[in-house]
Amino acid sequence: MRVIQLRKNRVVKVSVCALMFVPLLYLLYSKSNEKFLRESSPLQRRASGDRTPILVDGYGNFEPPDEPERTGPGEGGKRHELRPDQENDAKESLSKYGMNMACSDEISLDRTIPDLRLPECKHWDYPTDLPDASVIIVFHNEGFSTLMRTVHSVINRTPPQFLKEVLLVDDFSDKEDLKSKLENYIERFGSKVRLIRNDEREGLIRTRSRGAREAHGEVIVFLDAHCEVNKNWLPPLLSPIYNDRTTMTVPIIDGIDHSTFEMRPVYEEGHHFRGIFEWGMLYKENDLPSREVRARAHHSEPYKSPTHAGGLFAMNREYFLELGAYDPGLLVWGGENFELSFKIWQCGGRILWVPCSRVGHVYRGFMPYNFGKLAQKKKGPLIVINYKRVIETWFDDKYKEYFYTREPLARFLDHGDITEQLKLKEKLNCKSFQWFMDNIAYDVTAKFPELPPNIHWGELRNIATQSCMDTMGVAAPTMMGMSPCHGFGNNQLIRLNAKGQLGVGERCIDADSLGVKLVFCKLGSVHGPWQYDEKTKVLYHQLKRKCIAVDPQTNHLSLLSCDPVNTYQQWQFKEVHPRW
Ligand SMILES: [Mn+2]
Repeated sequence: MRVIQLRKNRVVKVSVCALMFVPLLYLLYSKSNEKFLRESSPLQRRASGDRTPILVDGYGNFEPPDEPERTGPGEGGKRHELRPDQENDAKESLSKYGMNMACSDEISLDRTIPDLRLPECKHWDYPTDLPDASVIIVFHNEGFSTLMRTVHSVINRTPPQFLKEVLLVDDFSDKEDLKSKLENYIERFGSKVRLIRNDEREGLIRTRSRGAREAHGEVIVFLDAHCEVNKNWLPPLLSPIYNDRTTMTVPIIDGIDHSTFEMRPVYEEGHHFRGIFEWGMLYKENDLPSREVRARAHHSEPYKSPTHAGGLFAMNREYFLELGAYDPGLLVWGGENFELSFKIWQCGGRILWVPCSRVGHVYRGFMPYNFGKLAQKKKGPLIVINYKRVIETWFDDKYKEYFYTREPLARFLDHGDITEQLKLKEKLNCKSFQWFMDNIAYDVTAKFPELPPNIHWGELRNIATQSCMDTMGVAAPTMMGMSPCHGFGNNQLIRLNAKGQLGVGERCIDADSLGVKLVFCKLGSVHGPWQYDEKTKVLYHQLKRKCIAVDPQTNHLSLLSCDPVNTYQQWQFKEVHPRW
């Protein structure tokens, strides 16, 4: 609320100023318009070798003509409804692929989608000698039509001189239509589409690194296997890399619905966001800070971002390999986006998000495949092991502690040997994490402040019932419940920090007259209302002046007047050490 209030005040001030300057602005504007017109005349458009894009009065040099309008299922990015008698096919494919392939199969691979870019994006002129790119698409048991729609959209919407190839990398799929049918299908594209296959399952991370090694383009662009690229998507990604080869560029993602294939923006129109993280290493996004807004002359220009979501980005191929590609010790999936982001920033590169490059992506309902053999050798949750590898390599000690405060069990996980990673960090003369926090990710702590230590963590057992407080696997906001203690942590792993906040994962516990609730933590705060009395073992809510109690009949959790001898109000924290 305070933030909004501040902004309102600022808006008022800014508008008053603006009003005073309107006549002056008008003068300046008409002058600069004249200049634009002169600059964009074809004769003196740009000096050769100039690597900076320029905003022109007419359409930009790679702006394609409007696509002819088409009618049919899903055209224009509209939702496609199946007939009632197809419901079974839809359900079956949804459980097999995590998306409605029965629906996708009926939509043209060349369908049109809405141009969701800022209007200004049509007016950028890019250097004509941009580097060429390999678009790398890794897949494992992907649906045929979503995979091929990704390829079609790239072929249809990329200036051919910049598309060296589309490199399909099969991570050991066993679905029948990804075998000879796929090989036969891509023959129509000649050498523009190349297919290589892993001899065994390697996981997304290693398969991507392989794709990078085998690619022929100067730039590599990674796309998920269920994307549709939008109008003029590639030149804006290539241009900043052409300017500075240590740049990663990231397109803005639009959502494609996994059951209807409707395409719609994820982000509010005209708003810019950038990738950050919280201390448990969950990926988050934040409004573009004003410092970054001010650093650019135009709203549609690329801007700096501390990190990226992971799926879609472009990089100079050799630079990616110089950075050691992805840490080969990372398994399957998870944390690789942070590894690459920290590595780039701390070792002298930069990450730019590019508003004029937009790519649609199908967000799956769930992950339809398991990690198979890949997970067998590892003890404990793979993703947290990956996070631990990344933070042990790139965080300073102070920041490592925040991660272990937020994920206490991570201390006991074996993250393997990181000698090579530390050597690389040394060799490339990489900066500290503190430098990264101060200069690049300076907006993280406003949302996710530095964490005070846990006073207690573990399962929270009620003395009377001997059962444990549990989120019951339901996402916040919800009521907390009680269930038999299982000692594995997860939904029963509760932390009490030195500032009175009770946390479960990234969520917090609060209470009101209805009961004890799992809620979204207040952004920017690590404080909470709770106090644990070591002697009487009650959990006291300092604002409501009441204690957490279990109802002996219903197991319902509520706040009651404190009664320290009542065992239904007595709690014990016990650290858990699961044997994975
Ligand atoms: Mn995806």
